[in-house]
Formats: sequence, structure tokens, C-alpha cells
Amino acid sequence: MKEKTTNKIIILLSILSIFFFLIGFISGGSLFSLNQSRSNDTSVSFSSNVSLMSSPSLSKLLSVTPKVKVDSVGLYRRNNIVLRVSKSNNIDSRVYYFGSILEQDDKIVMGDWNGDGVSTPGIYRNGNFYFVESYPADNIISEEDVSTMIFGNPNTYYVPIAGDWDGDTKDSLGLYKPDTGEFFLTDIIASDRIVDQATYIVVIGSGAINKIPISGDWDGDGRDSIGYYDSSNGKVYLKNDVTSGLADMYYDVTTYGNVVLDKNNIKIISGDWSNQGFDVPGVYDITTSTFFLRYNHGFSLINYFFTYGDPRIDQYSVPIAGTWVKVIDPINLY
Ligand SMILES: [Ca+2]
Ligand SMILES: [Ca+2]
Ligand SMILES: [Ca+2]
Repeated sequence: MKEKTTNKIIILLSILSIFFFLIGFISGGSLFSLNQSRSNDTSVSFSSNVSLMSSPSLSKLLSVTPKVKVDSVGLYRRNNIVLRVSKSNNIDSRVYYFGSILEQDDKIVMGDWNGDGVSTPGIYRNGNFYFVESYPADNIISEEDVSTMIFGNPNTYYVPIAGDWDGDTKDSLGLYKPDTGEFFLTDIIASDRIVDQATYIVVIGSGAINKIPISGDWDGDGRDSIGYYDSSNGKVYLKNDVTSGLADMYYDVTTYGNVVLDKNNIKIISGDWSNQGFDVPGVYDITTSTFFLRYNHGFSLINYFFTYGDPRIDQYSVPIAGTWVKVIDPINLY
């Protein structure tokens, strides 16, 4: 009897030590729970971790399988893009220069135009879409690196977005027209093509006019869809398919634990930050050059935050997101 009890105690202690080892492993990264401050406080409350341990995304994180799709962030600084490929702030970034190909009002949009798993730049300019399918070895993007497609009316103001609307692994272009709230999406991505009709014309709700458009695979079904950020209330509105109708979900993206961001000083990106299998909007605070990325839609117990860039320069930069490196573990990024 006594020996059995001792065995039970040993087993219990072993389970507890494994549990606390995992807790240490988790808190050793830069993951933080809502109970933590923005400093390097890595204390994690027991209660919050009990629920975290049962989270499916965290069990994925702890697995040893190489991560095949982890999105990261970067900055478009007008004449170049810097891509964050590791945790080190501003170190180990990849930098690509646009040479002389950019014009004043060009808008950049990142996407995987050839379906090889790596996101590369596209430039939208007045009815023309210029896209780069692979990064040049000399880090300078020049005319020979660029393919051209025609989409959208010239002399019309659009904000470009990118997504794989049909799930064929290739991203293609979408154009949001702020004055009408319409999204014009095409499935076609091809060099030297004139695309004169959108595959989908979508309006969210009663027309999301003058909003900030975003795109992503919010529900993890392998197809991207659209959404928008409303800077009047700090909320994102996300739709799970590319048909008109009400948003499937909406929630505040300005609150991260004790930190409440100014809804007018943030810019929105989206991505799958931990190989959780779906995309979630992320936020870039231009006043501090800090990215705030959450694991889940709505209230998220685990979020990432880190500084990237320099607010003196990057308050004018455009945050970007995509898969820069095909195989990477999120631990190396966040
Ligand atoms: Ca690609
Ligand atoms: Ca596609
Ligand atoms: Ca989807």
C-alpha cells in the first residue's frame, strides 16, 4: 500500500515538473498574457496558463513539426521594404530597394503571386498592377523583375489588397473603392493581361465607406476574404466569404491587456503569426513603432508585441505582412 502511494506521489511530481517546465518554456519566449505589462515581465499567472495549455494553437506551437507557414511583418519605407525574419529588432532584416521604379502615389501590396509560399511586393498605380514574383539576388527591384497586369479604372482612387480568393494558392489583387465601399476582386494573376471585369464585387454591410480595407483567411478554410478597420471605433469587421452581406465578426483591436492604443494612430495588417491555421488582424502603433499581434479573433489571451523600426522614420511607413521565409518556427520570430 505504502509503496503504491509513493509511486503515485512520484508520478504526480513528474507530471507537475513537466507542467512547470512547459510553463517556463512558454514564458521564456516573448509571448505574453494579458496579465503582463509591456516591460520584460515574464511572470505568468497560474490560472491563465491552465486555459492556455488547453488552447489548440499552443499545442501546435509546442509540437516539433517544422512550421511551414508563419507570417511576419515588415515596413514599406517608400524607397525600400524591410522584412523581419527573426526576433532581433532591426537586425537580420532583409532589405529590398525599389531602385527607380516607384512613383509618388504608388501603393504597395504584398502577396504570393506565384503560389510558391513566399510573399513578394506588388505596386498599384492608376489601373496598372506591377508585381514581383521573386526577390532579386542584388536586393534591388528593377524593371526586369516586374510583371504588369491591367485591373481597375484609371483615374479612380482605390486601395489595393491581396488575397487568394479562390483557394488555388496564388494571391491576386483586390481594389477597395473608399467612396462607395465596394471591393473589386479578381482571381486572375498573370503577366501582360488586361482584366476588365472583377470576379467578385463585394460590399460589407450597408457599405463600408471610407474605411481601411484588409484581407485574410479569417476562418482557415484556405480562401482569403475581406474586412475593414473602422478608425472611428477601433474595430475590425471581417467577412468569411467574398459575397456581399453583413460582417461575420467584429471586435476591437486597440486593447492589449493594460495597453489601449489610440485608434487613429494605428495601421492594420493581417497574417497567421503562429501557424494557427487562420489569419488574424494585427496592429502597428505608429507613435512607438510597435507591432501588436494576437493569436485569436476578438479577445486573445496570448498576444505578441515588439518594436520594429524607428518612430521618427516609421510613423510615415506602411506596415506590411507576409511569409518571407518558407520554413520557420514562430519561436524564432516572436
Ligand atoms: Ca511567391
Ligand atoms: Ca487565387
Ligand atoms: Ca477563409
